[in-house]
Amino acid sequence: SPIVAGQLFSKQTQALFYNYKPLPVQRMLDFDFLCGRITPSVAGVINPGSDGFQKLFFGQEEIAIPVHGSIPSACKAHPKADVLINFASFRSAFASSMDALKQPTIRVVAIIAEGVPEQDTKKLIAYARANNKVILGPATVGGVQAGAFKIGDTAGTLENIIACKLYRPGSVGFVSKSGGMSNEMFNVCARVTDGIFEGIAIGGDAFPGSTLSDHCLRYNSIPAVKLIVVLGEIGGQDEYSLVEALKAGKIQKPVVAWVSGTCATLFKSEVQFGHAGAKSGGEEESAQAKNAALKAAGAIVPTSFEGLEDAVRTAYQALVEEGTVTPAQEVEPPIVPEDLKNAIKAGKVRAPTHIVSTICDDRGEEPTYAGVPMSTIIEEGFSMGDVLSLLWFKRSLPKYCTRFIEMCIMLCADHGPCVSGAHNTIVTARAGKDLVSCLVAGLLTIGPRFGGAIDDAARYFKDAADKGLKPFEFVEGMKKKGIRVPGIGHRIKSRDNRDKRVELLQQYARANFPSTRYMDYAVTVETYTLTKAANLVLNVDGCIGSLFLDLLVSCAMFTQHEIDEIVDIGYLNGLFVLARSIGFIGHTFDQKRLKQPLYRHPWEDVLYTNVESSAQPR
Ligand code: Q5B
Repeated sequence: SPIVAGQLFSKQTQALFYNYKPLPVQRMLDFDFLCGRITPSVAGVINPGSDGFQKLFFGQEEIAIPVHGSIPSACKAHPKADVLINFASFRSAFASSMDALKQPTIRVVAIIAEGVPEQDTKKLIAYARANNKVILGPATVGGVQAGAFKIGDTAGTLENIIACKLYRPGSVGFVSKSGGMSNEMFNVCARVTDGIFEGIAIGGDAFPGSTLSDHCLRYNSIPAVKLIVVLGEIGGQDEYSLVEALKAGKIQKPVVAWVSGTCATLFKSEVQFGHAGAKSGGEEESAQAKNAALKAAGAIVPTSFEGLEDAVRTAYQALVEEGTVTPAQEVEPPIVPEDLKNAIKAGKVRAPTHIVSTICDDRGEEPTYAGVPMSTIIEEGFSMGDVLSLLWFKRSLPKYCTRFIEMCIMLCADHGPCVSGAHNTIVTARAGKDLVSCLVAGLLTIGPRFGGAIDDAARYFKDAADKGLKPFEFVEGMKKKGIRVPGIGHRIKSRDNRDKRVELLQQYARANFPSTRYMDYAVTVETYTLTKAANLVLNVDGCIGSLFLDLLVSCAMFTQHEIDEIVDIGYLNGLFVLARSIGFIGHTFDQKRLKQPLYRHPWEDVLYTNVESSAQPR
């Protein structure tokens, strides 16, 4: 046999997992925890082309499993991992399996893929035999050594693993072609014996990497295995090597065997069952012929599959009675914590949410903005202002309001390269930074002096107008407090150089708003401040702030509480932030297009004062 006689795995066995699949890896780690393993059975994951780590659970603890970009690098990093579980597709299973077999540290390769070309499998088998390595599969779920090590999805869910007592070793060595039938037989063995010591599915292909008899011979040499159970199937000659081994006296332990597919004779033509190798060929390959040969060679063979459970029971009890088997001690397996997601789905636990969101729902067929589906937004020709009012104010505002919002955005989109924000964006772009850095460098200048005075303007104008303060009372009151009136004053705009943006917004509001009470109040304040200095005009921030108050109040779609909340929270600076982002992005592209070099401010433009050294370069 190419398989070194003895156990394939132990409680210390570690594997490398090729082609990351979170579920089977987590199932392996859950099995480890159930068995009381100290180290996780998955040493590393191989995800071709990428590296890093994957977070998984080992019991209740989260662990980081290393991810490697290639099989050689993974083997180098984990020299003690001697099993490779290959979850590659049938297209790449050959190359990756051969790569794995060629690694000196790898001893066992489990190939999960179905449909690997037979030519390729034969090459893998030849290489493995010549180099004393073991292949499980292709087309296999893998195998399990109870209480020690499990490959991928073998034995299915945790519930099934517990029901089959696979968390601790029993006395039965089991081998089958089919992974699905292995689960069934793990159950049978748990019911009528002390359970499985090891169970292997060799896979359903015509040319399995290791054979039924390879594993039976191995079980014969493992002291803990007292009874061998074999489930073959119609097609192929594999069972005959077991017949030969039995006849030659190479297997002394009792073997209970059944070859499924006896029903094939009921069909008139050749039948292909689920597996690639499970088809009735010549008479010799029939289930009947193979069952008869196994029986003649000394195996215990029932008369039907239904009789298999009884045959296993009888054989096991005989071993117990003669003292060959001391039934395994029962142990209580630890409880593997359930995944929160699954527990919630099953209605077993409830968990508080961590985020509340009320404006956009992307869970259905299409996202909705404040309940309005995207298709409606497009089909009914919603404007940018309509979308903004849905997402910011959670309602559809009248057309004159959304038009006003759009005017604010258009008029504030840019104001040249010299304003604080654009300057910062330009300097950042010239330092070679990316778009987002350039944008936020500009945005971070928006505040009480530049562009971010809209909310404060609304707050102060509202408070003063609602209290009925005369403009001079308001302005002088602010002066006493040392506060500049937000929304008043500009660096370049003045009584004689009016801000066109302010004029346009005022004209629009006067023509379309039911009331412009707050803006009118702001204009009376401006009339007063202009008596102090020509540049103390109502600026664009003050104009938008006061007009937005008028919009909120006069459209009759907001309660007083909602208006106060909008002003308190500070929605209105958002208009300037949104608008000016357009300009800052434009300035970034402009600088990059112009290939402008690193900006350095000229010394001549800096007053160096209180500088200790007198030897300053000029
Ligand atoms: N004084 C905007 O000041 C500016 C006063 C005032 C009472 C005031 C200033 C100010 C409030 C904040 C505000 C938005 C810093 C402006 C914008 C967007 C932009 C920008 C662009 C764009 C300008 C001279 C004298 C002093 C001051 C007094 C000044 N402002 N008194 N209330 N509001 N405004 N910001 O020109 O007696 O000599 O000591 O803070 O609304 O950002 O285009 O550039 O689209 O990008 O530097 O339009 O007004 O005036 O500091 O030399 O003061 O006037 O107390 O009096 P200035 P200063 P005194 S729109």
